[in-house]
Amino acid sequence: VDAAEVESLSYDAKYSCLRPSPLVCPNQNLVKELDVIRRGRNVEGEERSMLSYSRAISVIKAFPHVITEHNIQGLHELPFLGEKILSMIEEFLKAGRITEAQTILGDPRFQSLSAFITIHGIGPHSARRLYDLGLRTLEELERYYEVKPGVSDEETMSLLDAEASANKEAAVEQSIKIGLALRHDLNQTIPREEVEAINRTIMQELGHIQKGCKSMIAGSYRRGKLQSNDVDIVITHSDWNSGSQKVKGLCKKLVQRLHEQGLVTHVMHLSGFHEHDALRMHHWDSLEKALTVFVWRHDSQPRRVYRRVDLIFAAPEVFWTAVVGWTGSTMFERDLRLWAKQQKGMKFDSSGISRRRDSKLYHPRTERDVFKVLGLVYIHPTLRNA
Ligand code: TTP
Ligand code: MN
Ligand code: MN
Repeated sequence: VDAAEVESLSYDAKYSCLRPSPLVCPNQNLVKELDVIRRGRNVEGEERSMLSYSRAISVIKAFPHVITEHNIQGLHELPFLGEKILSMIEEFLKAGRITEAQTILGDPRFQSLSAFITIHGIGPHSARRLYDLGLRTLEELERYYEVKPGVSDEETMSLLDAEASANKEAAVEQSIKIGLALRHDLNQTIPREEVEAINRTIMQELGHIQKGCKSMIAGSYRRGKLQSNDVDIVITHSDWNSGSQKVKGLCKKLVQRLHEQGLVTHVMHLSGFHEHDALRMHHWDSLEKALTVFVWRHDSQPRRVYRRVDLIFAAPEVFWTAVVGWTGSTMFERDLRLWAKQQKGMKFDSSGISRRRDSKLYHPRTERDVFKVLGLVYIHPTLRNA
């Protein structure tokens, strides 16, 4: 490991991977109000503006004091807080709300687009296209896609085939149909104890295929959220030397087994099997992963419930990189990549860390090592809510 000099943590740092950001901050209501505007920009596809709001919100999340009229002047020193945002903060201090946020919330178009993008497979672009067709509610979307609520048992794994036939459009449409049919379950959040139980169940099934694997629950669960939208599980083999070979091909096998056991009904996306993809260097092959629909009966639930579960497989050498890459938050990840590139001449993503000038690869043995390699002070997962 190169002894890169270590930058110290502080809430006014430009990169969010240098700012400890708690799940709930002292200015949470302000964050909520600004987030409405960010979401407004998001559904309208105004990406630059959305990113400005994301960055400003992220800076406020890390600010350790309650903002008042007495300390608001100090905010001018913080990065990414321009005049416009500062005047919105002032308005919020005076009125407890921001006019633009209230206007967006009351806008029927915003309400429709926001509802549409809760469906897996529908992004802002598709949402606007559907809106332009005259569709306004999820019920209308159901009729448009000819979806009946709930999913029949024989309708399974269809996406695996769609993906295999490389028909991306058909695959996306199928995933939208599934998302719509199961939306009453999939749009519910998952409590921590059920997330843990799902991980245990999946690892038990994996044990029947390959001994010696281990997993780490990543995503919002790892950042400390009490309720998650899905379950993100990063899996590897415990043996540092032979693990890489043992993990290879495991993703597909596990999904197949889970399906046979009646625990996975659908696969929204399966990737990481393109080993002869000429565009990728050997190392940068993306990780094997499956975005699935898991179904089961958990003690805390009165009936069978469908849950989104993401399974990510990583060789031992890149396990901790993958864990950091899948723990988030999205802004934290974005700035990790930016920091590595701009400040360290390195490339970071969930599938690996390398040095740009000679493509030297790094194989961190712990999560702290990932931060050390990148010249960063370790930040606990619960303080990565940037
Ligand atoms: P998500 O599961 O989409 O988000 P989350 O777990 O932070 O929150 P939620 O409760 O809504 O599920 O993604 C998990 C993390 O993984 C995310 O913070 C960033 C990262 N990520 C990737 O690296 N690549 C991807 O393709 C996706 C979807 C996420
Ligand atoms: Mn998640
Ligand atoms: Mn996920």
